[in-house]
Amino acid sequence: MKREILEMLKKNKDNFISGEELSNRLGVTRTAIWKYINTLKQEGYEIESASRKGYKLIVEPDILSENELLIELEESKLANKIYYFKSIDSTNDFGKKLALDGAEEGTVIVSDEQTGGRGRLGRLWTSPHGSSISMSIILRPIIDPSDAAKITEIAAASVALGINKSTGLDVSIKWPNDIILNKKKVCGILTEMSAELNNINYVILGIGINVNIDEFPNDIIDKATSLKKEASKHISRKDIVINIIREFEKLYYDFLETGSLEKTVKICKEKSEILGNKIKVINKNQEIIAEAIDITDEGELLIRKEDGEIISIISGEISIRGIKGYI
Ligand code: BT5
Repeated sequence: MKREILEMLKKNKDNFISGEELSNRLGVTRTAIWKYINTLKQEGYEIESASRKGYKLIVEPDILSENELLIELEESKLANKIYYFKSIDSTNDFGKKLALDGAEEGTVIVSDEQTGGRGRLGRLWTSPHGSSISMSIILRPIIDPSDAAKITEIAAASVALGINKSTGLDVSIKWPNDIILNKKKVCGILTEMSAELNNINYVILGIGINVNIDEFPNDIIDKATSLKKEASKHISRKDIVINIIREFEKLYYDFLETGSLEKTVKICKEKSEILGNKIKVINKNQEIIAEAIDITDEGELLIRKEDGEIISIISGEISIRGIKGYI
């Protein structure tokens, strides 16, 4: 019911809608409407109430609540079910539990904070309260498990497009899973899967974005940034989540339907942070210095080693660094 009231207030934003109209349309008493309005106010919605005129939505808070996202993503194929937390250990871990219990493709888990956010290879991911986005999407693609890495690239392209749509900021992609703004990391992607030899049980696509973070811990201070720091203004987290899911949906279903990664690769190339640069490719304890020369139609990175040999690398556990530092 709260969602229906919120939806009607949103449709009439900046105009009054009477308690009577709300109660007639939704089939509940005016007292019930008044109670729901109060809970919305407690969540941070600024709603003006005036006798005879009714209620007017003035300001919407930047919260990632289930109701907010469901209303905005009503038309989407993904995000039919959303789990929202104020705090959680890791949205990817929760996603795994849900997936094991049979959660459907497109289920989204989003949290205002993570206390045990994870990067790849057990690294830590910092996701402070209210200023970051931590979200995971459960996917059940019918593709070969060896193609799962492509989902990271589809996500990277979608994040780049989604951030641009919401903020106008032009981020770049450090193949395969980092999103960069002014040479610093603003977002990381963690794709995890459970699969058998020939089929995928589920994929958990985790996306962490530094949105309004002002200060970073010492260990990442030199390589991390936030959208707010670079744009010098507060950014709406909700808009970013919505735009990323919309962009992801387009590229993901295009890939599933056509089997081709063409659209994603085009974006990843246009927005690449590393193509044409000398890079360090780190795989376990081995390091190769090479030039990043292209991304193949299959999403693999082509590099030219110092001895001239050209090889392709697939993402997985590989890390890319600049010659002198993070990029
Ligand atoms: C990643 O790993 O970049 C993947 C991050 C994925 C986080 C999301 S949030 C939602 C979902 N739930 C989870 O538990 N995780 C996912 P990797 O490429 O391994 O980079 C990790 C490294 O990035 C760390 O070792 C730090 O050096 C650095 N780092 C940690 N927190 C950061 C932050 N907030 N901003 C920039 N860099 C950070």
